[in-house]
Amino acid sequence: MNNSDMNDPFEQARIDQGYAQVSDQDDPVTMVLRLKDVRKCAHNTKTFSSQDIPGRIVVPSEVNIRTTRQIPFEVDPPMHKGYRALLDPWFKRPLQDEYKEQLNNQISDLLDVVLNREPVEVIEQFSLVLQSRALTLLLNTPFEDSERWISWGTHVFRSEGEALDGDKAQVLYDYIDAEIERAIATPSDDLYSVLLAAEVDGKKLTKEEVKGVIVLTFSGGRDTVINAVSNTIAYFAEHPESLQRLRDEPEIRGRAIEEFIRYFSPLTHMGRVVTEDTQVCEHAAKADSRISLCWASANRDASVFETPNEVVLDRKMNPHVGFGFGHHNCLGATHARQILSTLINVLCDKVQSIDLLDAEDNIEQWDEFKRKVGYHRLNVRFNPK
Ligand code: EMZ
Repeated sequence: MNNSDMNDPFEQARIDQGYAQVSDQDDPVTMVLRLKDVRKCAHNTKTFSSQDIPGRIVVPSEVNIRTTRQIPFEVDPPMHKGYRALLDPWFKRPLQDEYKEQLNNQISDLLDVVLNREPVEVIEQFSLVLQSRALTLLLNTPFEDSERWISWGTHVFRSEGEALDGDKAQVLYDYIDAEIERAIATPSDDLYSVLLAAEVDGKKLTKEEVKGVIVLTFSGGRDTVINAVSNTIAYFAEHPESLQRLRDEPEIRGRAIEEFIRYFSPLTHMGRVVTEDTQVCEHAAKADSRISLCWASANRDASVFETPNEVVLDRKMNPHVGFGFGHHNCLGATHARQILSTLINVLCDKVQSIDLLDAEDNIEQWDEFKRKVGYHRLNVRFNPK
C-alpha cells in the first residue's frame, strides 16, 4: 500500500444498506452513501434543508462556535438564488487571463523557493502558503494580507487536538468585522466593498450578510484546498510515471484534475436538516434530525465508477460530486480547479520527481468510520528538472 492511497471506509455500509448512522456531539446523523441517493437528497431542498440554525448542517456541527449564517451555503431556495446570482460572476474571475497569470506567478515563485530544499514540510511551508496567497486573488485584497492568514494555521475553526476551537474562530470573526469597517470607510475593488455596494432582490446587503459570505470564503476553501494540494503532491511523489504522463499529454490534465477531486474528495460530507418525517434508503428520517450527503462515499460508488479505488488519470465518465451537487454546488470550485491546474502545470515544468521523506496522516473519524483526508505532516524533497 502506498502512503498516498486514500481509503474508502464506507464501502461495506454503502453496499449493504446505503446509509450509516453516526453520532456528532449528541446530535445523530444519518449518512447517505450511494451516489444516486446523495444526488436525490441534495436536489430535494424542501425536505433536506440547509437553512437551520447557523452551523448545524456542518458535521461536526459548528453551532457552539458560530452564530453568523454562511451565505449562500446556509440558505435554501428561493432566497438562495439571489445571493448566488450576485456571487457567481465574482467567483468565476479565476477564468480571466490576468487572474490565471497572477496565480501562475504565485505558485511558480513558491515552488522556486522550495525546490532543492530538504526537507520541505508541504502542509505548512507549501499548501497553507499557496492557499492563503491565492485567497488574496479571490478576495482581491493586498498580497501581504496572506501573511496574517498563514499565521492562523490550516483550519480556521480547528486547532491541534481541538475539533472546534471557539477562541480561534473569534480571531477570524474579529478580523472580518474590522475588514468590513475598513471597506465602509475606504471602499476599494475588493470583495468586501463589492458586497457592501450590492443589492439582492432590491435590498442592500447588511454587514452580517457580508460577513456570512466572507466567513464562508475563508473557511470553506481552507483545509479543503490545503488537502487537495498536499494529496496531489504526495500522489505524484509515489507515482512519478503519472507526473511524466501529464507532462507528455497536457490534453488530459483537465480530466486528471477531476479524477483527483473524485479520489481525494477533500470534503467528506455536508449535512442537511430534515424538515418533515421521511425515509432515506427505506430508513426513517424524522423531522428535525440530520442527514449528511457523503460526497466521499458517493465518489467511490462502484455502480457508477469503474475501479473506483484507482486513480485513472484520463477517466472518461466521471460524474463525481467532489464539489457537491445541485443548488449548493461549490462556489469556489472555479478557483480550486484553477489552483490545481496551475499547480500541475508548474510541477510539470519545473519538477522531475518528488521524494516522500516522511508523513503523518490526518484521519477523520465518524464512529467506526475512519477516513484519511490528508496529512498532518508531509515531508518531501522536490527534485528540479
Ligand atoms: C463551512 C464548510 C463549507 C464550515 C464547503 O464547506 O467548510 C468547513 O471547513 C467549515 O468549517 O464552516 O464553511
